[in-house]
Amino acid sequence: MIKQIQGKLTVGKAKFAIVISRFNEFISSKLLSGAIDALQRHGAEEGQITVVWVPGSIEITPVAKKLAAGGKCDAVICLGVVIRGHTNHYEYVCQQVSRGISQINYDTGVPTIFGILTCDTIEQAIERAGTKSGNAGATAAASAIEMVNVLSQI
Ligand code: INI
Repeated sequence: MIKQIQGKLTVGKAKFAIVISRFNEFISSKLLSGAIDALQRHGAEEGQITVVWVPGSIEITPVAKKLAAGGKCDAVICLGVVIRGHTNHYEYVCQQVSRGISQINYDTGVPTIFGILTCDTIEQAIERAGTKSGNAGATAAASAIEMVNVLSQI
């Protein structure tokens, strides 16, 4: 028989940190609500969740790294909204934050979830922040719960 391991969506005593970017706050705040709601509906108490605000998505990485390396949380959920403008600034922000978050996962082994919207338009971002394409914050929170659970079984 093949042994299969799957993460359950149960929070238990796990602690979660959320790093949230204030840039495009009108939308990112919806990702935060979605993430908190998902964590709580899967059993997290208020004391198991810490939220840290940063100015923009570029600033997510250093804060997420400190949280992941600090040993006080089981997963870090990174939330932000990057929307393409008229210059290539968007590319730099997306590249830097995606590479930074990958590196935190490799360096610390603490699941650090990429819950950052990278969209061409404001409409695309709104669609993914609690309207017709769901809420990427809630999806990121569910991924964090699953990763904590699956890693605990390996
Ligand atoms: N930060 C974002 O989170 N989203 C964006 O869309 C964005 N754009 O397009 O400029 C953005 N820029 C700010 C950046 O993250 C830093 O806060 C800033 O460069 C200071 O380091």
